[in-house]
Amino acid sequence: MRISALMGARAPHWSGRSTLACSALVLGVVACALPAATLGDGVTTSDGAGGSGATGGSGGATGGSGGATGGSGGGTSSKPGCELDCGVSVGTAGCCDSQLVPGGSFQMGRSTSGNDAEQSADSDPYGYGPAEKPEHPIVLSPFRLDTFEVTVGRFRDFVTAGGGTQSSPPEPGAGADPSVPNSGWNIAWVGALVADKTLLTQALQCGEPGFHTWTDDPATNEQKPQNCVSWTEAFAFCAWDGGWLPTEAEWEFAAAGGSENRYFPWSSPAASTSVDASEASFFDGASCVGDGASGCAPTDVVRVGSKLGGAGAYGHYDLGGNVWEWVFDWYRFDWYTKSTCTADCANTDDPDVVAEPAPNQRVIRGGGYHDTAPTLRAAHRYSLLPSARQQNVGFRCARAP
Ligand SMILES: [Ca+2]
Ligand SMILES: [Ca+2]
Repeated sequence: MRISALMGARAPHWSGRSTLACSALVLGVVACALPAATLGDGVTTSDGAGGSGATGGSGGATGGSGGATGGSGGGTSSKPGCELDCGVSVGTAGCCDSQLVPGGSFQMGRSTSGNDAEQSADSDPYGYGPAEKPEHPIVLSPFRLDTFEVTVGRFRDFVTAGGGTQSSPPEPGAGADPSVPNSGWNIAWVGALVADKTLLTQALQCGEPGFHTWTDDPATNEQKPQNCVSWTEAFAFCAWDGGWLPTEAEWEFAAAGGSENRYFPWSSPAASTSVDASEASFFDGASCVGDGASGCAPTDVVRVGSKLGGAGAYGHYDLGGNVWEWVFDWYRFDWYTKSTCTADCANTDDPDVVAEPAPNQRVIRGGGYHDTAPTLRAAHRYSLLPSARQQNVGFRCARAP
């Protein structure tokens, strides 16, 4: 098993794996059982702005939506999900905002003695810590990355439009990263989508009741991250939204602050290993700290942008914690050794089909509300089957600068 149940005594710092107890991980749909939840009196994570109804679908599944690429002013899209306020500055931070990531050269992966060094990761029994090495220089083109994790409110527009289903898949080639050849929608992936909207809304309610954020009608979770999405649905959403699922390199550049080579997205100075509940929703070894109460409860999946201290170098929130984020690449534990790419890199077609621990999986980044601090590091890599649905996994999109 690659994910172990813990919630008990673990090493104080490098605790290994995700803290969800999941079954059937290698078979696709994942059932994750959380320990008895302690419903605390935690932070209210929504102001109840339940959206303005779901009638304003924005057209076909392949149509770009605009609105989200225009900078950080917010409110530039007419979509109901974009009109909601997210994050720190109500009225100025739209849920569809994105931030420019300037590109340039950075050191991808984990160093042995630099700002992002973490020696204890080498002892990760699952091999994911060693998979972060060696650190190697990559040059990236500029791009924009969503300020926040994609919210339920945003995803609702997509579902209403019929997206994310075999009935309305992306067009071949859609959702490509313009800097990365062969990164668009492959028609072979259509079968990985569910058949129709009804099945999709059922699938979005995965796992332990209460922890999935989707509700069939707009309610109190509209500004929480959409969880329980598959990689394929995340890709399809970003294509529909006029962007793309960020590559592993793009995500890490944003999280590391480019050449700052940050340990955590909020680390300042860059080598700081400090993390607390003001910066991220994560598991501190005893509790999920997102809601400020002991135990792990649905309130630990917090409204996006509510961890004010957790802003990254370019103004992104929740890159570390809350929910893991799907990225584009196939996962190989030895990719940093194998790849000869030096610019706008992505593993587009080379799943690790033979070696343990993770065949045929896609990369996820950043850790979640139920995961330990080391998983929140900028350089940390993990993976799941593209069909997997987990309550601690969501995504955000990249788009043109
Ligand atoms: Ca690095
Ligand atoms: Ca996150």
